[in-house]
Amino acid sequence: MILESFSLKGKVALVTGASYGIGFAIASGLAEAGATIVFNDIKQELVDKGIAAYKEAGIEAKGYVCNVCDEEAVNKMIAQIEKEVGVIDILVNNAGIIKRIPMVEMSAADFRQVIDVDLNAPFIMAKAVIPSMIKKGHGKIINICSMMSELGRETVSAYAAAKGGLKMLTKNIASEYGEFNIQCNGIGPGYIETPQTAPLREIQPDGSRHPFDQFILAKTPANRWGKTSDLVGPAVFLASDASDFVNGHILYVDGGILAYIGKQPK
Ligand code: NAP
Ligand code: GCO
Repeated sequence: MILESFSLKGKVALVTGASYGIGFAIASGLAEAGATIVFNDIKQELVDKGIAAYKEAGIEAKGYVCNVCDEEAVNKMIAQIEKEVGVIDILVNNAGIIKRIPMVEMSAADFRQVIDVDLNAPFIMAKAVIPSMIKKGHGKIINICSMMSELGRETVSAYAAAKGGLKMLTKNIASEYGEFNIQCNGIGPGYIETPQTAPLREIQPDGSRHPFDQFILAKTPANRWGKTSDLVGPAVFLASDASDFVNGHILYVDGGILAYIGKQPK
């Protein structure tokens, strides 16, 4: 039954940085498809906030405080999850940061911090879950990439470098572990309404839309910003048996931005 192949019943899904935003939406969708949800965030109060939000959505999620950049803490968390919940079947590397600074003004420390969270951490997380996935005979890893895995723009050099690297890490995990029935794919969201992009959508003092907001609308055939809910179906697909022969693919969920030169002047 084709619909059965989208079910996540009996699966344990870990979504990083999922107290709110894209991670929360994806985790909620995976739960709706039947998965048991585990998530982490960097601060206890965020984890508590997340647990309350999942509860309100009718989801009994388990939350852990863990900085995904800290390999020792990650390995400890994975061991704790395997003991308390079960082996992780689905890992969504969602936790991420961005620093919008012109490159020549950006400190090496700032550059390194973005690379650490957005690229090194997905490596650490994947390395921690793959051995048990191999033993179990299957696994799904979904890396949350970006349009900046393909394109650059002013002030996001570190972020684009990290997300470009994350695209290639995705392809490499697929190449190295596909033989163990592990599929590693990416989701490349376009411009989505979350706290991370709130500064780009601020209403101007004169009440007009932020110039960047208008720019994105002109670049998006769908003529709207994405919602976190737009990412849920693609995530359920890539987390389910329905995508068992999809590997090393970045699924762009961007309203068509990457296909479009931009609205022509009237
Ligand atoms: P967000 O609102 O900033 O949420 C990011 C989450 O990750 C927060 O809960 C954050 O916790 C957590 N986090 C950050 N650093 C962490 C660390 N070291 N360890 C554990 N958790 C950490 O971002 P978002 O917009 O939902 O984006 C989620 C993912 O989608 C990111 O990878 C982002 O790059 C990607 N993405 C976003 C868009 C978009 O338009 N929004 C588009 C493409 C891709 P704190 O609150 O404590 O920082
Ligand atoms: C930016 C935005 C983007 C989005 C996303 C686009 O400053 O350009 O934050 O980077 O977050 O990654 O796919």
